[in-house]
Amino acid sequence: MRLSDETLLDIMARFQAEMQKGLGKDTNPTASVKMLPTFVRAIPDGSENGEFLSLDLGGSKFRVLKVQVSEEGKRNVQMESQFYPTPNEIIRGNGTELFEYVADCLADFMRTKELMQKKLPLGLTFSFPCKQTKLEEGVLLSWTKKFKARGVQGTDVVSSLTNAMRKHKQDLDVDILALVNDTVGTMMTCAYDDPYCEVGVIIGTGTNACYMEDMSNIELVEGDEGRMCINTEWGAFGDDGALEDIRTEFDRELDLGSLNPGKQLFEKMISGLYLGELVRLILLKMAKAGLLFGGEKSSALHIKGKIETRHVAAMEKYKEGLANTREILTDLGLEASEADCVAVQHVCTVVSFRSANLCAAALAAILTRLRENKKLVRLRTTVGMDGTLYKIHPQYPKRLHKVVRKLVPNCDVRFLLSESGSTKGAAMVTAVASRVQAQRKQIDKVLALFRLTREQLVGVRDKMRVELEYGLKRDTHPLATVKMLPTYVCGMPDGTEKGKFLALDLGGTNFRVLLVKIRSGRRSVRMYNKIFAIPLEIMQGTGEEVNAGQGVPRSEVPACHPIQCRPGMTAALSLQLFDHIVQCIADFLDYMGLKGAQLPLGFTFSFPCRQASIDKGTLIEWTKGFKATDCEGEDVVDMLREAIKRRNEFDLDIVAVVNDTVGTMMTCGYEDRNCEVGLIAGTGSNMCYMEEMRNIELVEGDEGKMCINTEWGGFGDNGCLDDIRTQYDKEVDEGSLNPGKQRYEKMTSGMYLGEIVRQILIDLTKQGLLFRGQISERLRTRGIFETKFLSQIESDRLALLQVRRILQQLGLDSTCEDSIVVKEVCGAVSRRAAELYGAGLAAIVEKRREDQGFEHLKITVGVDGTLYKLHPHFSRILQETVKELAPRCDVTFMLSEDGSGKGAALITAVAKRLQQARRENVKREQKLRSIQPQDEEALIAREPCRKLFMLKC
Ligand code: 0WK
Ligand code: 0WK
Ligand code: BGC
Ligand code: BGC
Repeated sequence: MRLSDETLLDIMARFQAEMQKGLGKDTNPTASVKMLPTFVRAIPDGSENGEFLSLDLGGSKFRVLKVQVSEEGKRNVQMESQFYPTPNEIIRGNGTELFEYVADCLADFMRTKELMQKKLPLGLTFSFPCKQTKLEEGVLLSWTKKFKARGVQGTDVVSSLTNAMRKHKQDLDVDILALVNDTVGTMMTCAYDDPYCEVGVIIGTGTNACYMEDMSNIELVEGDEGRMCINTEWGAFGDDGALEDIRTEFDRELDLGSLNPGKQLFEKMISGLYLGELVRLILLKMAKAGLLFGGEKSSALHIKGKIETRHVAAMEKYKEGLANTREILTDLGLEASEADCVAVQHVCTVVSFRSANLCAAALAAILTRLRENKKLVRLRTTVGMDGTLYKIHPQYPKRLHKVVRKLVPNCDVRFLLSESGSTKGAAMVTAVASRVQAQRKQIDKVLALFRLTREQLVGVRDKMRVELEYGLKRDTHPLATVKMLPTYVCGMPDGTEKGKFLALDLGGTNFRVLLVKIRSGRRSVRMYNKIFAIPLEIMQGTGEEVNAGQGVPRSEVPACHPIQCRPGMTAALSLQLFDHIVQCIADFLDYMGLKGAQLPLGFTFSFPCRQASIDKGTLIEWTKGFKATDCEGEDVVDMLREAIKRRNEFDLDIVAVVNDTVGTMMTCGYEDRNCEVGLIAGTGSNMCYMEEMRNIELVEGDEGKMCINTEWGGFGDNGCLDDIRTQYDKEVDEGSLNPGKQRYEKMTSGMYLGEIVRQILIDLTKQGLLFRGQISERLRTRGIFETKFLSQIESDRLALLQVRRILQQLGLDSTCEDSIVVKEVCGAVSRRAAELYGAGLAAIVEKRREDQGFEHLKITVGVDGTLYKLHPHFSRILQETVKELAPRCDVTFMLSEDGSGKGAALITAVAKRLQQARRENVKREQKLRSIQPQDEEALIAREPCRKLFMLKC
């Protein structure tokens, strides 16, 4: 049993390896030192306060306590406690009875202390190895020490005790907020007084240690940020045979006679429950060998557990040690000579010395790991200590401290005895848990506002359906908030389209000018495009910036500004946007060397336009980030044509103006004929679909179909969604360019989700639930929380570290907990957006199914937009919601790879061909009636276009 320094250093190294093994995701299952995560992520920081109940079960004494933490802000803790016995029939009986007994003791304590009426949270110190996935849970891995109640191993002791309390005749209304191991309670207790304390050691009935480990080393728990306390359960060190070379016959004999043979082998060489027994077995062997007591063997010496650790401690006392030894041996019915007593003392010393040495070796391994984790040459730390053996054995602490300092000379270790047991520490953990729980409740209250029930989503679907019908009907159309705008696109391309077309794609994230070459037959389209920026001052032209009217010389006007303009400033503004567009077209034509080409142009204009024909579109109102004045109520094709005329550099034949949803539907329809819906989930939110002409009362004719641009962004502008609109939605709307408008869009589209998140974060910070209650200037800045950050923050692959980095970039200094909350807020906002999209889409596909009288409808939806494309979960949640709310529709979602520019070109091609066909027909008729050529244009104009399209279909 004499362990040399080399052996101790070797045991220290072995234990370091065991710790590594226990922390590893793959190696943990076979590790004997389990390194159990405790979900205690920080030591007390003095902000803990409140009143708590605490149970301390598993050590030599069972205690129930009431703990008052820092009344009136003073960092002090008041405790009242009551001990209760732990009879063997309880701790080795039936598990249910054990927890009923604990509940009885708790009830007795609460009755005595008149606490029955108070709903106090409870912290449970449970000194056995428990697997936890959260603070308020603990699945018992195995009993140790004196406990062996049946039916408890493998179960969650928190829910077992909670059930026992609920079933108790006094129905104890107590919430267990935290289960902590006694080592953790001890560390927290000592850390309350000494913030250097980051290790807790118990050397009592049993032995164990915990310490603060870096999250990045704890593979069993998600997240790499900060630290978490690990309960090493070092008592099991060697259960895999790692210590066979130092275990003696006495250790083996003791283990065989224990309640849990083969288990806790390290503990059985160290802790108070076993030390006395080891001494007994050694004395028995020596007596049998005639080396002691004249070979006398008293029956007492044969009785297991007859010699207890308190006896060993007594025998090792400096002065009265010998007298104590004589007295104890006499009590054991042994005639002991002077020499026998000295020898027995010596045996005690050897046994207890080995215990201290082994403890020191394992503790030294932990201290080395802390020093290495912190990358320090010298570690200064404090170890919180508790346990009867450590407290009552006269020599033990000194020996332990000495050996630890010998084994880790590069650590300045303070050993701090926990005066008030581990329950004070448990109360701290409970205080933190209760604060976190209270905060959690407040956060959940906010998140719940974004959690839509199935009923609510069905409500949204049905309300959307009503609005769709409302918009289609002639007499309700003018008031409809879902405008249901006819687009004069009546059919899908049939593959005969061919030619070169220019396309403009305005209104999404990027403004694109495209050249689209369509080759018929093989349905192949080649596209060349250039992305141009639309400066904010043009998007929201308010006139001041550029006084173009005063004839600024071209060389001085930055490229994208108009060169000539008519008198009257205001007009200049609309000019600005369209002149800028024309400038970009000019650049593109230059770049493509197409200056002279008189190409047909399809104009994707992603805003609500009332159309009278395929090439006429009056802007009803701006949405998203646009607010250029003097455009609303104007025909955008005319404005573009005028701008082209003003530039007088090239001429284009603007054949069609289409909405980006229509362009998207067409782009996808070119590949999949079932595609009859176009959906944009991008900066803005909108959907179009092919409607039966008979349902479109605004346009003549009942044959065939026409695409309707629903402009569902306006859904709810009549207040029909106010039941699910939150204060944050109202704040975003009030801060937007078009308050009161596009409410559905403002709850669902990319331009606004980030703003909703920002409003929520501001509110949570005001409530002190985030960023330590500090609202930074950045957080007050509108638009900083771009939607792309949501997509990044919500990506599963992203560790919390990266979330913090993103928040850092936004100038938001956050803790690990903050990052988790931000991620949740982003998730709640984007989930609601996707579900609302799903409800809206379910309404339209259900309508299509019913309109066509189908049992089941198979339909494809063409989708585009950065939110749908880039967000990690949006598309999945949207699809699941449609499946849920329109179960009789089999909806295929087809991502539009090439953007709506292609669709616009296809529509232009169709329109162009029909224009052609119309001209030919006219010629044919002319010939038939030999009428004058010059009236041709008039003839065309008069001829309602719709019919021509029909021809095609
Ligand atoms: C006192 C602590 C308790 C712990 C005990 C260990 O309050 O949580 O279990 O120390 O020492 P023992 O009583 O087993 O000697
Ligand atoms: C790409 C399309 C464009 C549309 C945009 C919407 O080509 O017409 O406006 O998607 O997505 P966003 O760019 O707004 O995310
Ligand atoms: C248990 C530990 C406990 C230690 C000290 C051991 O038997 O497994 O969980 O910390 O005793 O009480
Ligand atoms: C516009 C729609 C457009 C949608 C997606 C909305 O703001 O009103 O016309 O389709 O954004 O870009």
